[in-house]
Amino acid sequence: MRVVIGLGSNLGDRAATLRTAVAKLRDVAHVKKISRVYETAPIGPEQPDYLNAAVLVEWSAPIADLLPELLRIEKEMGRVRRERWQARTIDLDILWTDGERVALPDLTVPHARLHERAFAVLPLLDVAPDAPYERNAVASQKILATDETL
Ligand code: A4P
Ligand code: MG
Repeated sequence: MRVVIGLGSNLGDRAATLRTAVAKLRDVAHVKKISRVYETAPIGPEQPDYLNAAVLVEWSAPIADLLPELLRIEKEMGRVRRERWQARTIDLDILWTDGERVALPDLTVPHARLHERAFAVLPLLDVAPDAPYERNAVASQKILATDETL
């Protein structure tokens, strides 16, 4: 099945962080597409601007098996900067799959807040244009900048 993973970083060298995360994702899954990179204003509490992107992977095991891999990568990458930065440098979310919906205590797919967030919907549609989401629905949210792929 196709699975789209959202990446977000708002501390340190954000682009380098996203590239490292993609490299680590390649070790656990077959990465087929990488979205453009979007610089986005933070949604939620006051914090630095984000770089957001998404990757499409081919995944054949149960999707629940992917979550611990993402948490491990987050932990590996967070540890490096923990003494220096308070927040995590990388957030990896399972955004969407063309497989079955998931509603487990620790995993909801599609991601619960995906449809209302430009920083998730726009990269998702780059790598899965057929996913049932619309750019127009999030068009009011300002994207600060868009760059080519990582
Ligand atoms: N979890 C449940 N469903 C999923 C899923 N589909 N993918 C659980 C990944 N995890 C999922 O996540 C907490 C727990 O959610 C996981 O352990 C897993 O069991 P987390 O990543 O540790 O916590 P978080 O990211 O701080 O919380 P949350 O609720 O995921 O935050 P959001 O909603 O991801 O928001 N603004 C901009 N512009 N760009 C951003 O990327 N990100 C956030 C974080 C806020 N504002 C932002 C951005
Ligand atoms: Mg998250």
